[in-house]
This record gives sequence, C-alpha cells and structure tokens, in this order.
Amino acid sequence: MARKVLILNGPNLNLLGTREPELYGATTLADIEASCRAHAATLDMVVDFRQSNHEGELVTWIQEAGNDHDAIIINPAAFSHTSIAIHDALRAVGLPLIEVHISNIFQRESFRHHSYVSAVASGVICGFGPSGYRLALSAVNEMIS
Ligand code: CA2
Repeated sequence: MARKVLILNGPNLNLLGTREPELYGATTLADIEASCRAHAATLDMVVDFRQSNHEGELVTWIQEAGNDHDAIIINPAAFSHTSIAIHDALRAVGLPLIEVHISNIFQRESFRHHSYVSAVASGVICGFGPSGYRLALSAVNEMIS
C-alpha cells in the first residue's frame, strides 16, 4: 500500500509567490503542493498537504497524524523559532520527521538560527528553495521503505 506523508506548512507560507519574491521566490504554495504530489507518485507515496496560520491547529494535525500517516514533513515557518508546543507534539507522535526551510535560515537574522523542531527531526533541509520539499520526500522514502 502507498505510504502516506503529511506535509505541514506554518504561518504566512500561504503568501508564497505573492509577496517578497526577492526573499522567497515566485513559486506559490499551490505550485509546491503540485510538485510534491507529482514526486510522491513516482515514489509510490501519497501526500496530505496542509497549511495553517494557527499553532493549535498544527498541533492537532500532528497529534492526529499518529493514527493514519507514515511520516511528517514540516516547514514550521516562524513557529520553528518559538513553538515548544509543536516540538512536544512532534516528539510525542514519534513519526519519521523532516524539517524543511525554503531559505537558508543560518544566513539570516540570528533569531532564525535556532529551531525548536530540529531537536526532534530525523533531518533538516534548508536553503534549497522549494526543491527542499521534494528532497524531503526522497529522504522520507529512503527512511521508511
Ligand atoms: O525559509 C523558510 O522556509 C522559513 O521557514 C520561512 C518563514 C520564516 O519565518 C523562517 O524563519 C524560515 C517565513 C514564511 C513566510 O513566508 C512568506 C512568504 C511570502 C511573503 C511573506 C512571508
């Protein structure tokens, strides 16, 4: 049976491609979703792709993923640098986990250099632009197949 991967996106990522293209590029979140679906199909995986601006909603989705998903890929956006709640939920669910950042957070402001998610992630992909999501799917595929 095809493995099911939850791809979560945090606050403001719904603006991708519409604001600050010099920082985040012209690709929209819908473009990223389409490219993830296409790549996942080549790996016999199914993608459940979601975005929320609300920390609690992300926590609930992470908790529920334990029931019917095989792995999580998350770009927690600004919650990476603030959210112990998301850290705790990811640790509790215990699924294979890849953290993705579109930009290289280590080339940016110092407040972006620490992520609460990284300590509970199997691996972190950052600085590869939207391709990072496809790279994460390939990594998850190697981890769970
Ligand atoms: O590089 C990434 O993927 C980030 O997770 C993006 C977050 C940022 O807070 C992290 O430090 C790094 C910001 C997402 C907001 O995306 C926007 C896109 C277009 C316009 C405004 C915000």
